[in-house]
Amino acid sequence: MYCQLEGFGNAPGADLTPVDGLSSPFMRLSELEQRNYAADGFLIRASAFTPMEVETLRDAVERAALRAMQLAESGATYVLDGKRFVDSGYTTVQFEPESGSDTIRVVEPVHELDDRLSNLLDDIRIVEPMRDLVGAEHLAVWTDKLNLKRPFEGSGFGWHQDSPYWVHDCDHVDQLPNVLIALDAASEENGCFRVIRGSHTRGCLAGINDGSQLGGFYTDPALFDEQQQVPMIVPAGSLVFFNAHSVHGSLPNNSAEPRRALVLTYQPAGFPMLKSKRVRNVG
Ligand SMILES: O=C(O)CCC(=O)C(=O)O
Repeated sequence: MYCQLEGFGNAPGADLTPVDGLSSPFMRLSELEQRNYAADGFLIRASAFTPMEVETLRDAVERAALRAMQLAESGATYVLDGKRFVDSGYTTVQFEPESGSDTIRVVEPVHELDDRLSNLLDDIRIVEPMRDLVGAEHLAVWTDKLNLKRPFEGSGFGWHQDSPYWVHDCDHVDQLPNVLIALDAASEENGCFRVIRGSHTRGCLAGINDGSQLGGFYTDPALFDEQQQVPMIVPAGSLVFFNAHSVHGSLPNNSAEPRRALVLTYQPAGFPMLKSKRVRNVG
Protein backbone atom coordinates (compact mmCIF):
# COMPACT_ATOMS: atom_id res chain seq x y z
CA MET A 1 0.00 0.00 0.00
CA TYR A 2 2.83 2.43 -0.51
CA CYS A 3 4.89 3.93 -3.29
CA GLN A 4 8.25 2.29 -2.99
CA LEU A 5 11.04 2.87 -5.47
CA GLU A 6 11.86 -0.56 -6.81
CA GLY A 7 15.47 -1.56 -6.55
CA PHE A 8 16.51 1.42 -4.48
CA GLY A 9 19.22 0.60 -2.03
CA ASN A 10 22.79 1.19 -1.04
CA ALA A 11 25.94 -0.86 -1.10
CA PRO A 12 26.24 -3.02 2.02
CA GLY A 13 28.63 -1.50 4.50
CA ALA A 14 28.37 2.02 3.08
CA ASP A 15 29.14 4.56 5.80
CA LEU A 16 27.13 7.66 6.68
CA THR A 17 28.88 9.85 4.13
CA PRO A 18 27.92 13.53 4.08
CA VAL A 19 27.00 15.02 0.71
CA ASP A 20 30.10 16.46 -0.95
CA GLY A 21 28.42 19.08 -3.10
CA LEU A 22 27.97 16.72 -6.04
CA SER A 23 24.45 16.01 -7.13
CA SER A 24 23.42 12.45 -7.98
CA PRO A 25 20.63 12.10 -10.55
CA PHE A 26 19.95 8.61 -9.19
CA MET A 27 18.97 9.97 -5.80
CA ARG A 28 16.66 12.65 -7.18
CA LEU A 29 12.96 11.88 -7.37
CA SER A 30 11.74 10.22 -10.53
CA GLU A 31 8.73 11.70 -12.32
CA LEU A 32 6.60 8.89 -10.94
CA GLU A 33 7.73 9.59 -7.39
CA GLN A 34 7.03 13.29 -7.82
CA ARG A 35 3.53 12.51 -9.14
CA ASN A 36 2.86 10.11 -6.25
CA TYR A 37 4.08 12.62 -3.68
CA ALA A 38 1.93 15.37 -5.20
CA ALA A 39 -1.15 13.12 -5.03
CA ASP A 40 -0.55 11.33 -1.71
CA GLY A 41 1.54 13.80 0.30
CA PHE A 42 4.09 11.10 1.15
CA LEU A 43 6.66 8.87 -0.46
CA ILE A 44 8.61 5.86 0.79
CA ARG A 45 12.15 4.83 -0.08
CA ALA A 46 12.44 1.48 1.63
CA SER A 47 15.71 0.26 3.19
CA ALA A 48 17.70 3.31 2.09
CA PHE A 49 20.16 2.70 4.94
CA THR A 50 21.94 -0.61 5.43
CA PRO A 51 21.56 -2.68 8.63
CA MET A 52 25.07 -1.60 9.67
CA GLU A 53 24.21 2.06 9.21
CA VAL A 54 20.98 1.61 11.12
CA GLU A 55 22.96 0.08 13.98
CA THR A 56 25.22 3.17 14.00
CA LEU A 57 22.20 5.47 14.06
CA ARG A 58 20.59 3.51 16.89
CA ASP A 59 23.75 3.91 18.92
CA ALA A 60 23.78 7.64 18.09
CA VAL A 61 20.17 8.19 19.18
CA GLU A 62 20.64 6.26 22.42
CA ARG A 63 23.66 8.43 23.27
CA ALA A 64 21.68 11.52 22.33
CA ALA A 65 18.82 10.36 24.59
CA LEU A 66 21.27 9.99 27.50
CA ARG A 67 22.55 13.50 26.88
CA ALA A 68 18.97 14.80 26.65
CA MET A 69 18.22 13.19 30.03
CA GLN A 70 21.24 14.99 31.53
CA LEU A 71 20.10 18.31 30.03
CA ALA A 72 16.60 17.76 31.41
CA GLU A 73 17.95 17.42 34.96
CA SER A 74 18.68 21.15 35.07
CA GLY A 75 16.05 22.39 32.61
CA ALA A 76 12.77 24.25 33.10
CA THR A 77 9.79 21.91 33.52
CA TYR A 78 6.22 22.63 32.41
CA VAL A 79 3.14 20.47 31.97
CA LEU A 80 0.59 20.81 29.16
CA ASP A 81 -2.52 18.61 29.24
CA GLY A 82 -0.73 16.25 31.64
CA LYS A 83 2.35 15.94 29.41
CA ARG A 84 5.68 16.85 30.97
CA PHE A 85 8.13 18.92 28.92
CA VAL A 86 11.56 20.19 29.96
CA ASP A 87 13.33 22.99 28.12
CA SER A 88 17.11 23.24 28.36
CA GLY A 89 18.19 26.19 26.25
CA TYR A 90 16.44 25.64 22.94
CA THR A 91 16.24 21.84 23.37
CA THR A 92 12.87 20.45 24.44
CA VAL A 93 12.62 17.01 26.03
CA GLN A 94 9.14 15.55 26.24
CA PHE A 95 8.41 12.65 28.60
CA GLU A 96 5.82 9.91 28.29
CA PRO A 97 2.54 11.14 29.78
CA GLU A 98 2.17 8.28 32.27
CA SER A 99 2.30 9.92 35.70
CA GLY A 100 5.86 10.17 37.01
CA SER A 101 7.37 8.59 33.88
CA ASP A 102 11.04 9.34 33.24
CA THR A 103 10.89 7.78 29.78
CA ILE A 104 11.74 10.20 27.01
CA ARG A 105 9.17 10.44 24.24
CA VAL A 106 10.57 13.21 22.01
CA VAL A 107 13.74 15.31 21.84
CA GLU A 108 13.79 18.42 19.58
CA PRO A 109 16.22 19.41 18.17
CA VAL A 110 18.44 16.36 18.55
CA HIS A 111 21.24 16.64 15.97
CA GLU A 112 23.53 18.67 18.22
CA LEU A 113 23.59 15.88 20.79
CA ASP A 114 25.66 13.50 18.63
CA ASP A 115 27.98 14.22 15.68
CA ARG A 116 26.63 11.25 13.74
CA LEU A 117 23.16 12.81 13.81
CA SER A 118 24.59 16.12 12.68
CA ASN A 119 26.31 14.35 9.74
CA LEU A 120 23.05 12.62 8.87
CA LEU A 121 21.49 16.00 8.03
CA ASP A 122 23.88 16.15 5.03
CA ASP A 123 23.36 12.58 3.82
CA ILE A 124 22.90 12.50 0.06
CA ARG A 125 20.05 9.97 0.25
CA ILE A 126 18.03 12.50 2.21
CA VAL A 127 19.27 15.75 0.72
CA GLU A 128 18.83 14.86 -2.96
CA PRO A 129 15.11 13.97 -2.74
CA MET A 130 14.66 16.96 -0.45
CA ARG A 131 15.97 19.28 -3.18
CA ASP A 132 13.02 18.18 -5.30
CA LEU A 133 10.50 18.38 -2.45
CA VAL A 134 11.61 21.81 -1.20
CA GLY A 135 11.95 23.07 -4.79
CA ALA A 136 15.41 24.53 -4.18
CA GLU A 137 18.95 23.32 -4.91
CA HIS A 138 20.39 24.82 -1.73
CA LEU A 139 18.85 23.70 1.53
CA ALA A 140 18.94 24.34 5.25
CA VAL A 141 17.51 22.43 8.19
CA TRP A 142 14.26 23.69 9.73
CA THR A 143 14.04 21.28 12.68
CA ASP A 144 14.83 17.69 13.69
CA LYS A 145 13.24 15.39 16.24
CA LEU A 146 13.86 12.03 17.84
CA ASN A 147 10.71 10.01 18.60
CA LEU A 148 11.55 7.03 20.81
CA LYS A 149 8.32 4.97 21.22
CA ARG A 150 9.73 2.54 23.75
CA PRO A 151 8.30 -1.03 24.06
CA PHE A 152 4.91 -1.21 25.87
CA GLU A 153 5.23 2.44 26.88
CA GLY A 154 5.54 4.59 23.77
CA SER A 155 2.34 6.63 23.48
CA GLY A 156 0.50 7.44 20.26
CA PHE A 157 0.42 10.74 18.40
CA GLY A 158 -3.06 12.16 17.72
CA TRP A 159 -3.90 13.14 14.13
CA HIS A 160 -2.25 16.46 13.35
CA GLN A 161 -0.48 18.52 10.72
CA ASP A 162 2.93 20.05 11.39
CA SER A 163 2.20 23.24 9.47
CA PRO A 164 -0.07 24.86 12.12
CA TYR A 165 2.79 24.52 14.65
CA TRP A 166 5.19 26.25 12.31
CA VAL A 167 3.14 28.82 10.45
CA HIS A 168 3.69 31.52 13.08
CA ASP A 169 7.49 31.17 12.88
CA CYS A 170 7.91 30.74 9.14
CA ASP A 171 6.76 32.48 5.96
CA HIS A 172 7.46 29.46 3.73
CA VAL A 173 5.48 26.73 5.46
CA ASP A 174 4.69 25.13 2.07
CA GLN A 175 8.42 24.43 1.69
CA LEU A 176 9.03 22.41 4.86
CA PRO A 177 8.95 18.72 3.86
CA ASN A 178 9.77 16.10 6.48
CA VAL A 179 11.58 12.82 6.27
CA LEU A 180 11.06 10.10 8.85
CA ILE A 181 14.00 7.71 9.18
CA ALA A 182 12.80 4.40 10.59
CA LEU A 183 15.37 3.07 13.06
CA ASP A 184 13.37 -0.09 13.76
CA ALA A 185 11.10 -2.19 11.59
CA ALA A 186 7.68 -0.55 11.91
CA SER A 187 4.52 -2.61 12.31
CA GLU A 188 0.91 -2.14 13.40
CA GLU A 189 1.92 -3.65 16.76
CA ASN A 190 4.71 -1.21 17.58
CA GLY A 191 2.70 1.83 16.55
CA CYS A 192 3.86 2.53 13.02
CA PHE A 193 3.64 6.03 11.58
CA ARG A 194 0.41 6.75 9.63
CA VAL A 195 -0.45 9.36 7.02
CA ILE A 196 -3.87 10.38 5.71
CA ARG A 197 -3.42 10.03 1.98
CA GLY A 198 -4.14 13.26 0.08
CA SER A 199 -4.76 15.37 3.22
CA HIS A 200 -1.97 17.82 2.36
CA THR A 201 -3.85 19.56 -0.42
CA ARG A 202 -5.90 22.03 1.64
CA GLY A 203 -3.19 23.87 3.60
CA CYS A 204 -3.47 24.40 7.36
CA LEU A 205 -6.68 22.84 8.69
CA ALA A 206 -8.53 23.93 11.85
CA GLY A 207 -7.72 22.23 15.13
CA ILE A 208 -9.98 20.76 17.79
CA ASN A 209 -11.71 23.31 20.01
CA ASP A 210 -12.11 21.30 23.23
CA GLY A 211 -10.75 23.78 25.76
CA SER A 212 -7.54 21.79 26.29
CA GLN A 213 -4.13 23.43 26.01
CA LEU A 214 -2.94 21.40 23.04
CA GLY A 215 -6.31 20.62 21.39
CA GLY A 216 -5.86 23.32 18.77
CA PHE A 217 -2.86 21.44 17.37
CA TYR A 218 -4.87 18.24 16.67
CA THR A 219 -6.74 18.36 13.39
CA ASP A 220 -10.53 18.57 13.55
CA PRO A 221 -11.63 15.01 12.56
CA ALA A 222 -14.46 16.44 10.47
CA LEU A 223 -11.85 17.85 8.09
CA PHE A 224 -10.21 14.64 6.89
CA ASP A 225 -11.17 11.06 6.17
CA GLU A 226 -9.63 8.57 8.58
CA GLN A 227 -10.41 5.80 6.10
CA GLN A 228 -7.64 7.24 3.94
CA GLN A 229 -4.94 6.44 6.50
CA VAL A 230 -1.91 4.54 5.25
CA PRO A 231 0.17 2.63 7.84
CA MET A 232 3.88 2.96 7.12
CA ILE A 233 4.88 -0.65 7.65
CA VAL A 234 8.49 -0.38 6.61
CA PRO A 235 11.82 -2.10 7.30
CA ALA A 236 14.39 -0.41 9.52
CA GLY A 237 16.47 2.06 7.51
CA SER A 238 13.54 3.21 5.37
CA LEU A 239 12.75 6.84 4.60
CA VAL A 240 9.22 8.25 4.62
CA PHE A 241 9.07 11.72 3.08
CA PHE A 242 5.88 13.62 3.93
CA ASN A 243 4.36 17.03 3.43
CA ALA A 244 4.10 19.52 6.34
CA HIS A 245 0.35 19.78 5.59
CA SER A 246 -0.22 15.99 5.64
CA VAL A 247 -2.42 14.87 8.52
CA HIS A 248 -0.44 12.18 10.34
CA GLY A 249 -0.21 10.35 13.65
CA SER A 250 0.28 6.94 15.20
CA LEU A 251 -1.06 4.49 17.78
CA PRO A 252 0.76 3.47 21.00
CA ASN A 253 3.48 0.86 21.00
CA ASN A 254 1.85 -2.20 22.57
CA SER A 255 4.65 -4.55 21.62
CA ALA A 256 7.98 -5.64 23.05
CA GLU A 257 9.78 -4.03 20.10
CA PRO A 258 10.91 -0.38 20.04
CA ARG A 259 9.79 1.94 17.24
CA ARG A 260 12.39 4.69 17.17
CA ALA A 261 12.45 7.30 14.43
CA LEU A 262 14.17 10.52 13.50
CA VAL A 263 12.10 13.17 11.75
CA LEU A 264 14.13 15.80 9.85
CA THR A 265 12.61 18.87 8.22
CA TYR A 266 14.26 20.96 5.51
CA GLN A 267 13.76 24.42 3.98
CA PRO A 268 15.50 26.64 1.42
CA ALA A 269 19.07 27.66 2.40
CA GLY A 270 19.78 30.71 4.49
CA PHE A 271 16.79 30.59 6.82
CA PRO A 272 17.20 29.99 10.58
CA MET A 273 16.13 26.83 12.35
CA LEU A 274 12.86 26.77 14.28
CA LYS A 275 14.23 26.61 17.80
CA SER A 276 17.87 27.70 17.94
CA LYS A 277 17.37 30.45 15.31
CA ARG A 278 20.79 29.50 13.88
CA VAL A 279 21.23 28.84 10.18
CA ARG A 280 22.24 25.23 9.42
CA ASN A 281 22.80 25.04 5.68
CA VAL A 282 23.22 21.58 4.18
CA GLY A 283 26.30 20.27 2.40
O1 LIG B 1 6.48 9.08 15.00
C1 LIG B 1 5.25 9.18 15.05
O2 LIG B 1 4.52 8.24 15.23
C2 LIG B 1 4.57 10.50 14.85
C3 LIG B 1 5.53 11.58 14.68
C4 LIG B 1 4.87 12.88 14.53
O3 LIG B 1 3.70 12.97 14.40
C5 LIG B 1 5.66 14.06 14.50
O4 LIG B 1 6.88 13.98 14.79
O5 LIG B 1 5.11 15.14 14.21
